[in-house]
Amino acid sequence: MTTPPTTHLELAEVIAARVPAQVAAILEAFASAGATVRDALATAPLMSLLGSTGTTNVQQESTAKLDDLANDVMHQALRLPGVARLISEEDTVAVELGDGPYTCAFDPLDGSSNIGVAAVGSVLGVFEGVPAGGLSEATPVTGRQLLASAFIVYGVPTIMVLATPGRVDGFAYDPADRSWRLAFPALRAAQAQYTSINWTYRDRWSPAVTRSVDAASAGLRGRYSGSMVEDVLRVLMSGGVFLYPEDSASPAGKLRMLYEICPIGLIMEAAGGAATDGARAVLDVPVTTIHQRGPLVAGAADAVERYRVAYTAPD
Ligand code: AHM
Ligand code: MG
Repeated sequence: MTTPPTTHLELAEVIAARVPAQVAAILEAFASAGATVRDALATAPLMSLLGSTGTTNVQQESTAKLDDLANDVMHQALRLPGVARLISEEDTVAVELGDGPYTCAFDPLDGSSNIGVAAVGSVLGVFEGVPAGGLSEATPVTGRQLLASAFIVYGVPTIMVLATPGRVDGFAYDPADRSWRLAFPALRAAQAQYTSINWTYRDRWSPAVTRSVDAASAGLRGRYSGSMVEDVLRVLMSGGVFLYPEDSASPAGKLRMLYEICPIGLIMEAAGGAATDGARAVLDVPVTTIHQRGPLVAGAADAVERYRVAYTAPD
C-alpha cells in the first residue's frame, strides 16, 4: 500500500484564516462527527445498524437506525461555544443551547433510502443572525446569513465539500489517521455534462416545470442516485445540474431550506455555479419555519439559467 503524500493541507490549516475561530471549531467538529458516522456506516451490516427504528420523524418519514445514530453524533459534536441553537432534519423543534451568534442547521444523514446500498451523506449550514425568538413571517432568515456550509459523501473515497462565501474546497478523509486533507482546492463548478433528476415524476410536474427541466437538461446525460449529496458532488466535480422541482406530491418542493437547499446554494454560488428555485436564487428566499421546503435547481450556471428563463417565461 502506498503512503499518501503529507503535502495535502489539513482542514484546520485551510479554514483558520477564513472564518472566526468558533466557526472553524464548528466545521472541524462536523468533520470529526462525519468520521464517526462513516465508521458506523462501514460496519453497519455487521452491527445490526441497518433498518428502521419503527418510528417516524417530524417530516412523517420513517427513521432509520442510522438516521438516529447520525443525529446523536452531530448533536454531541456541535454543542460548542458560540452555538446558540441546533436545527436538525430529525428533530421536531430547534434545540436552544443559550447565547451565541451561530445557528447550526444539519441533515445528519441525507439520502436515507440509500442506507446500506449506496452513498449517503451529511449536510451542515452555519448561520449567523438567526432571531432568538425563532423564525416567523416577520423574522425570516435567508441563506445569505450562512457563514459556511459543508456536505460529506460517505463513499469511497469519502469526500467533504466546504464553502465560505467566494471559495469552495474539497477534502478527502484518510481513515489511517482520521484526518481530512485538502484534495480539491478552489473547486469551480464544471461545464455541464450530466442532468440529475427523478424522471419518474414527470407526470407530477406543471407545464412550467416540464419545459424548464427539458431546457436545463438539453444535450446532457442522465444520472440520479436518490442521494442529493452524491448527485451534487457529481454536478460539482464532473459538471451538470441537479433538480428537485416542486411537483403535485410535494407542491412546495421536497428538500428543506435550512439544512439542504441553502447549504448547497452557498456551495454552488461560491464555485461559480448557481442555485435557483425557478425564479429566485435560493439564497435570497425568506425562510420562516425551520423545516420549510423549497424547489432546488443547482449546478453549472448556464444550465441553471436555462431553467430560470424557461420557468419565468409566460405560459
Ligand atoms: P432525506 O433527507 O430524507 O434523505 O430526503 C432527501 C433526499 C435527497 O437526498 C434526494 O435527492 C431526494 O430525497 C430523493 O427523493 P426521491 O426519492 O423523491 O427522488
Ligand atoms: Mg436530506
